Amino acid sequence: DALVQVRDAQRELARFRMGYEFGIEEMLTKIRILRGEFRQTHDHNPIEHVSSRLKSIDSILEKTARYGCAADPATIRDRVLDIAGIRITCSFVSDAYWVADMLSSQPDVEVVRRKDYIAEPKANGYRSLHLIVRIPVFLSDRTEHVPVEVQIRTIAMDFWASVEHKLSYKYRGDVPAHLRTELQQAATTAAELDARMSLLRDEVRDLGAEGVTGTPPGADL
Ligand code: 0O2
Repeated sequence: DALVQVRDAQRELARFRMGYEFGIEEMLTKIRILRGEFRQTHDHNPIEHVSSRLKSIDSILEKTARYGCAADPATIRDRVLDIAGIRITCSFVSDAYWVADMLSSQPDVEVVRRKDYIAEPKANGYRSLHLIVRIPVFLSDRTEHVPVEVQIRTIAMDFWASVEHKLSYKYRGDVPAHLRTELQQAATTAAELDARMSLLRDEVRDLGAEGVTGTPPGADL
């Protein structure tokens, strides 16, 4: 009867989301290993912060409606690629590319899409490196290849994106022109800060190369 159908549908949806939850776990483990290895072998940590989120059923359905596609599990799996999301914040731009390369080159990671908004920022000023990767999740009776969106950015890019997100939310996506200009200028300033920080990092490296003993200031930035 109807109640049984609803229960079955709920169970199917819960099972469907579970794959994404495990996809996030798999990716977080990969990131934790990279972080741990790097901490032991180098003098700085390329990964500052990692967060993850699983899209709610409501926002998944909102996306299928926006794409004009069906909302069954098979279509959702093919079309909505950011149900599982991971955000990695790095100190330096070069670290962001390093992390992306390290994750992309792992044999069980299939890169489905790569969008480099650092090399080509969006018109509003948004910068970040986006990967959609597909990774296997081994369950008792099957293997699911789960897409995970990985956003990799610097602290400056992250700061900008969080302010822009709040403004966008406040103005329901219709940010007034003077604030859009302000945001574009702030994005330029953030990019300049990233460039200046890269120079400082090179200085720290040079210090290390000259054989200065002890821990150089900022070495573990
Ligand atoms: P949330 O709440 O962060 O998940 P689409 O996913 O269909 O919108 P596309 O081309 O697949 O489009 O996605 P794209 O361009 O790779 O960007 C997807 C995500 O990047 C967004 O997810 C944001 O998290 C982030 N993003 C992209 N552009 C901007 C931007 O201009 N400002 C900010 N603050 N974040 C951005 P969602 O689903 O929109 O939101």
